[in-house]
Amino acid sequence: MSVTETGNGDFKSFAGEGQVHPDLRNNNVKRETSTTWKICIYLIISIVIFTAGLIIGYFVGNYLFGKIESSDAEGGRPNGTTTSPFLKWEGQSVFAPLSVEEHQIVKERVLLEGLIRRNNSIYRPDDYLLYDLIYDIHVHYPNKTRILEHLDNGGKFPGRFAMVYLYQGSLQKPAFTEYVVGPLERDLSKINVVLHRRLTGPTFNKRPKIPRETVFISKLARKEFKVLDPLLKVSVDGLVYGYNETLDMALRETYAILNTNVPYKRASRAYLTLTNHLDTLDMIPVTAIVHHDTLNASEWSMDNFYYYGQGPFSNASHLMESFRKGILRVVKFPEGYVKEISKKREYLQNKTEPLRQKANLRPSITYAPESPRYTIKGHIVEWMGWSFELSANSFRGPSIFNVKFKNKRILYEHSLNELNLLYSSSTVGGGFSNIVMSDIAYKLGNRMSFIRGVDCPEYASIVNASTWIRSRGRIRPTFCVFEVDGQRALWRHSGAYYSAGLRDHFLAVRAPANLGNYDYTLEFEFHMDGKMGTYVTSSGIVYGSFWYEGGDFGSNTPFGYRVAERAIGSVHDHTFAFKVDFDLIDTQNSFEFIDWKSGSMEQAIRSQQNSPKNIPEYDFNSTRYVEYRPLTKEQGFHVTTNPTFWTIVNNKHRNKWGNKRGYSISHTSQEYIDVLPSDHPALKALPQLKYSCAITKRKDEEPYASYSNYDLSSLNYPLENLDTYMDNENVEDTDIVA
Ligand SMILES: *[C@@H]1O[C@H](CO)[C@@H](O)[C@H](O)[C@H]1NC(C)=O
Ligand SMILES: *[C@@H]1O[C@H](CO)[C@@H](O)[C@H](O)[C@H]1NC(C)=O
Ligand SMILES: *[C@@H]1O[C@H](CO)[C@@H](O)[C@H](O)[C@H]1NC(C)=O
Ligand SMILES: *[C@@H]1O[C@H](CO)[C@@H](O)[C@H](O)[C@H]1NC(C)=O
Ligand SMILES: *[C@@H]1O[C@H](CO)[C@@H](O)[C@H](O)[C@H]1NC(C)=O
Ligand SMILES: *[C@@H]1O[C@H](CO)[C@@H](O)[C@H](O)[C@H]1NC(C)=O
Ligand SMILES: *[C@@H]1O[C@H](CO)[C@@H](O)[C@H](O)[C@H]1NC(C)=O
Ligand SMILES: *[C@@H]1O[C@H](CO)[C@@H](O)[C@H](O)[C@H]1NC(C)=O
Ligand SMILES: *[C@@H]1O[C@H](CO)[C@@H](O)[C@H](O)[C@H]1NC(C)=O
Ligand SMILES: [Cu+2]
Repeated sequence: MSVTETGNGDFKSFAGEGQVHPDLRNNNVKRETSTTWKICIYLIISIVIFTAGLIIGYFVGNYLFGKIESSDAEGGRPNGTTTSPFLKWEGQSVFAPLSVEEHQIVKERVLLEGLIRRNNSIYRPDDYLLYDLIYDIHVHYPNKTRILEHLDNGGKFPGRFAMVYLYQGSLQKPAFTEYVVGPLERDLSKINVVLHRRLTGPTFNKRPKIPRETVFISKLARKEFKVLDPLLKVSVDGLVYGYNETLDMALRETYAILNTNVPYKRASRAYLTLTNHLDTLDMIPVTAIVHHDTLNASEWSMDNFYYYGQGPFSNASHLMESFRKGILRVVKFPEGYVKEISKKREYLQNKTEPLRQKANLRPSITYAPESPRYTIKGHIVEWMGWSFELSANSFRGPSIFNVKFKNKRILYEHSLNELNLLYSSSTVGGGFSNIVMSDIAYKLGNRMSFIRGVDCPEYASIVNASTWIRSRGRIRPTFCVFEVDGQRALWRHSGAYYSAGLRDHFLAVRAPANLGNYDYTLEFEFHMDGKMGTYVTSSGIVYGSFWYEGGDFGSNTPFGYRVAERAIGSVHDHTFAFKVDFDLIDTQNSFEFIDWKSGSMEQAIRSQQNSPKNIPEYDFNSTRYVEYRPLTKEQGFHVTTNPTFWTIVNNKHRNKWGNKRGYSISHTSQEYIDVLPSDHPALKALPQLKYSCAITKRKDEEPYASYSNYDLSSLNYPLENLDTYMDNENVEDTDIVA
């Protein structure tokens, strides 16, 4: 199926079958090198897991004071002999992303089962949404019990499984369905196909947009906006709807999902932008709403037209009538405006500017003096006692599984689960109507892309994953793996009797992605002392909102600063939610708060369970102490201003000093407790936004925090999510997820 370049497409480039707008593709590299992200207002929530010496002493102690085996072979130059880290591996893995061949098997199985119609050309173009499509396929993980039985006790290989998403528009009762397909090792006809979810009837409107729908929305919007040409010509410096070759600028529609609280509504807000490639700063305050509930595009309609805040007009002709009668207040860009800004939207180094002093010299670099110290078998990475397996989900992006340190499991799963954006502004662009977005719905996992020499050092190893793009599995470089010189000492002592230390080298796994104007880089770090870090970076080009010259606000509006001729960088955030399935040593884990307190000696001593009967006199009756507070029931909570440590412990496994072994979860980024009121419209569909962390009992049937890929159009009527998972179950000595 071909996708035509009708218009500017969706907010954040196209959703759908992983298609790339032609303009986007041509300009990927130069756009990505820009660093306009300083004008974004961020809330980045990153989780960093680190060992708390307080609790465990095991990982830290054993490693540092035991044998320090890695001498720092530094100062060497590369001598030209490097061994590839990739080892041949014939083994099978339950976690690895699907291979290209496996994608093909799933497709054939789905066809064999007759779940989708092969021949779409029997439908006339105006009925075209009545066709069928494999929307997506990604790896599916079977029952955890069986996987652990296989990994730990030599149990039978549980098999390779896939989750397949079908758009079934040709059915009498159209549906969007999820099927679990597998085990894929079997003969085609013996592979099970099990229905997992069916969105049909009113819930069918929760489905993601398929590429055709996007094309039809554009077609309708173009037809309507074209009616406005005489008005646009006087307003937008002589431009009319479409591409202007002389200026290499286009005036096109773009649109964003219309979040509503109406059950199962399906509509988008369309608006005009000035663009030469992928500019997200030059919004034109001409907007309308597109209703696309049905599968017959000729029934769709557009209404609620606004021109510079004037409206609503029920249709484009109605707006034009008002213009012709001279009732409309017409706003005009100054002459030459478009030409002037077109030159400024190239976010590249200005070669005519003088270089800074010595900028012609090569900068410092890092390199691996010898062969890599890590190995990669399939998707399993091993380094300095660490081992884990890389995977990816086409919607939700990168993840790691089965993370072990010195042969003890720490995490079963660590996955990016959600990436939500809340924009606020009173004008069109990012934020008009306070839009709630999700980059999961744009299939983050299919957007992985590297810029060589920028994202990772040259010596990094690239690990591929294949994803479902335009009806087949395709290989995508997804992760880069490399060892880093952490520069500082991980531990040191230079005393009277001996001096020793260990430099902090760590293994980095980085996964950069590009979604339209935004770029995200996710990184997992594995340190020599058993500490793990997870970092995310957002960059790219801000999605602006229109700024009214001479309007009510100056450069500082309630919704953000002015950042361009006619744009503000509107208040918004990118909130990352991770699922962290801890299996510290085994699956029986508990969550414990450790509160840092101050009080009298008596309070300190009485705070513990087995406190002595008699408390002696203390000269100094003021002290600080810690209180251990086990979490008993499923709960979500916030970072607080009082120091509280969050620990995941295994009550049964103690270190040699009798302490529960465990990890502490620590947020290192500046983290705000969001100001969203508890009745904010986004919170029903995206309950993870309410918490800095939530602990639930792990269940196979609760794989993701929420389903923003389905729930954004009717926020009040979500599918199951964190809210429904938190049903007051006990979380002590059981399998828990953070
Ligand atoms: C390069 O270093 C490796 C590892 O130390 C060593 O085995 C090899 O002999 C060296 N090769 C050369 C050409 O010096
Ligand atoms: C698909 O249907 C059209 C119209 O009925 C027919 O002309 C065409 O041959 C069919 N294609 C295949 C591959 O069956
Ligand atoms: C997972 O498999 C185990 C053992 O085969 C079984 O007892 C359990 O009910 C299964 N759980 C689910 C959610 O299917
Ligand atoms: C392109 O823009 C210029 C300058 O605004 C205008 O004069 C010209 O008419 C436009 N060309 C077309 C084909 O619209
Ligand atoms: C689609 O809608 C148009 C306009 O209402 C109508 O003429 C046409 O018959 C519809 N097509 C189908 C297949 O219902
Ligand atoms: C546009 O809206 C006006 C006012 O509501 C209405 O009278 C007119 O029929 C509409 N025109 C079209 C083409 O729908
Ligand atoms: C590039 O720098 C020169 C010298 O400072 C300046 O005159 C020119 O306007 C700049 N070009 C752009 C596109 O900003
Ligand atoms: C990853 O994919 C690229 C491009 O298809 C290929 O050249 C490379 O060998 C692959 N890497 C591995 C480790 O298979
Ligand atoms: C210490 O302070 C507490 C609380 O103020 C008080 O109850 C207690 O008697 C004091 N103890 C001593 C030994 O002074
Ligand atoms: Cu941003």
